[in-house]
Amino acid sequence: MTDRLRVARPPVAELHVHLEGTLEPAFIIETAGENGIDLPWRSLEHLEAQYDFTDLQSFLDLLYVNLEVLRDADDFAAVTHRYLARASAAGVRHAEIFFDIQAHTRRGIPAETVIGGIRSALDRGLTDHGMTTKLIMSFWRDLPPGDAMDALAHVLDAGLPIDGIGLDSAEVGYPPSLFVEVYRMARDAGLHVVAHAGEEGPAEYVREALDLLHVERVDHGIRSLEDPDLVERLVRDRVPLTVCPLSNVRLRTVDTMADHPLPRMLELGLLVSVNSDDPAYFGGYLDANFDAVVTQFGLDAGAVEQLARNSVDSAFLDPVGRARLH
Ligand code: ES4
Ligand code: ZN
Repeated sequence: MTDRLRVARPPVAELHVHLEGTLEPAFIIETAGENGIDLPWRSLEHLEAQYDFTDLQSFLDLLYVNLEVLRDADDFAAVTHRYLARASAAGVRHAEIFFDIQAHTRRGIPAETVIGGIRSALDRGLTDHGMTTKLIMSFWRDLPPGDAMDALAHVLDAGLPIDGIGLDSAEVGYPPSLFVEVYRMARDAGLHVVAHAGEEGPAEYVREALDLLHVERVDHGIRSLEDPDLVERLVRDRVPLTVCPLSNVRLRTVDTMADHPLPRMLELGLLVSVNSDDPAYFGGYLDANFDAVVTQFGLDAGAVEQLARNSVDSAFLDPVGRARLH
């Protein structure tokens, strides 16, 4: 925990963080140099001047250029290792981490390299930081569903160690219904299933993710509030929503932090947790996200405890792993 936290925080799980979104600008420039990658940025300062986003797509455009510095298994291990160290310092005891498989395989990097590199660092995370982890392979929803099917089939055939699948990238115009078969294959293989929905897209996409993909958890889901019947269902079924406050402000999904629906979501009894999404892009790791909402809304220790407990309850932990954090 850092001194920026005004309220002491119990053990917390981070459930919504994209590995590619933890690439810090200095690491991007350094790794580009090492790997001989020609980025469009003349300098660290030039890169740092790119982080003013107008919407989700403007951020994704930058993210997808920068992630190209990752080439070999050691690069994937290095970025994972750095995230785990930083998250541990922020008080995270359990992390469920997304990676975007197609971002790498489309550049000719084998899934074996990506997953092998990440996994080696996750194993070290347990010994170095006592951090337990899950790895969630995410698909870009703006690519054809057949592409996601092929990627999943390969990972399953090769027996590569992932714990679940997710759905991300540009949301509007790419409803969950496109991915029914992919999710069926994943569930049949015993994988956990989550999806981004209701970030920029409508509440209807949250319904589709639940009804058609049978997701166990919804990433973001903030636009669910526009549909009272959906809210009632999410509360009744204790569907976890992984909310990312700094991300929502920086991508202008909400106007300002004062307008963020997190306090309302807590009041409604939704199972919400606080997460960092892409911490190197949106102004901070989990501690900064907690700090932002605690400061903005004057959350008391009870509310912070509730958010931390929600994160543990929302995690894909077995009873022993959960008990360790409660
Ligand atoms: C993402 Cl939709 C979305 N949000 C945040 N980070 C991402 N990385 C890839 N897709
Ligand atoms: Zn996300």
